[in-house]
Amino acid sequence: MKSGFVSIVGRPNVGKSTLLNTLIGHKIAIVSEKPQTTRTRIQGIHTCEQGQIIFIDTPGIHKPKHRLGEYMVQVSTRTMNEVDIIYYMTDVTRPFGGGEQFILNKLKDAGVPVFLLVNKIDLVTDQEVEDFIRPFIGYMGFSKVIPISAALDINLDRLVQETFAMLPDGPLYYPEGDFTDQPVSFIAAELIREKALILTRDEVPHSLAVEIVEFKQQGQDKVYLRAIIYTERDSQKGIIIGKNGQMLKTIGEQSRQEIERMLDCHVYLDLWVKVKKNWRDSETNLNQLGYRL
Ligand SMILES: Nc1nc2c(ncn2[C@@H]2O[C@H](COP(=O)(O)OP(=O)(O)OP(=O)(O)O)[C@@H](O)[C@H]2O)c(=O)[nH]1
Ligand SMILES: [Mg+2]
Repeated sequence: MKSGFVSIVGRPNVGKSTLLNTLIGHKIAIVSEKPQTTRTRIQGIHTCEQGQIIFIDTPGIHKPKHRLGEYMVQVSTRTMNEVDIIYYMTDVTRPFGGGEQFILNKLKDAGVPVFLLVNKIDLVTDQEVEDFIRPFIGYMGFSKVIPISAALDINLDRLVQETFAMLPDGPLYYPEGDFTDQPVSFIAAELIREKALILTRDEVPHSLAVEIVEFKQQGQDKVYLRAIIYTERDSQKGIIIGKNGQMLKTIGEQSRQEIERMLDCHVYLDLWVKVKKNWRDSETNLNQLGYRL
């Protein structure tokens, strides 16, 4: 048996959470076209006859503008020191630049194998992939360079094989049937946040947080969920509620359907919106919302 931990790191929006979901075969991390979607570490567990890999999705590394951003970058850099292999993920639509160098400087002395994953190859030609890779491998050496498409599941079998090849012998850290250790209430909150952030724009998506305040089983096949969407300002609260409450209704319907799929039962979703002034810069608020190391 081989086993170990693998961290997926990189700039925002390169497809880290998409990769986690495709590797695990379940949606455990939310995904959007907006950068800085993921805010915490999210573990997915892959078990097969060869052993077990625990993949850790992390927030995109960026220049923080507030405490939440600082927390996110800390989460990512910290996981680099806790794993057996690091996947450094890039995407072909974002050429090599200062942001990449900043991360690579941290990875240079990581002390564990670093794979360069080149994502979104479905969007370009083979020649473009080759040209894209050149400055990265010129900057530092990688244990493996693997072009992939996380969304279309291209080269991911190879990725898993190459990963097992470098992992040490070890036990199963989690029971065989488990695919994540994230509580369902956390995933439910994230799904609500995903719908809200996909449906809004400008600064609104980044100012949202979701808290599940009640999660109650009602009989065999029904769950009652009460959740609060927090915004930083009254104007943002207005946007989330929308004209005649239409926006909130849409967020509620879309997220309820996904939560029902996940829990495989009926869900009654009681959704509220509240303002927590500038919560992204308040240590107390961040702690209360679960953004703590
Ligand atoms: N064309 C294409 N798009 C992809 C692929 N993988 C991810 N995407 C898209 O890229 C965007 C970002 O994906 P995410 O998985 O949220 O990226 P992330 O790296 O987790 O982003 P953060 O959480 O913000 O750091 C989404 O719109 C995805 O649908 C891919 O292989 N091909
Ligand atoms: Mg993500």
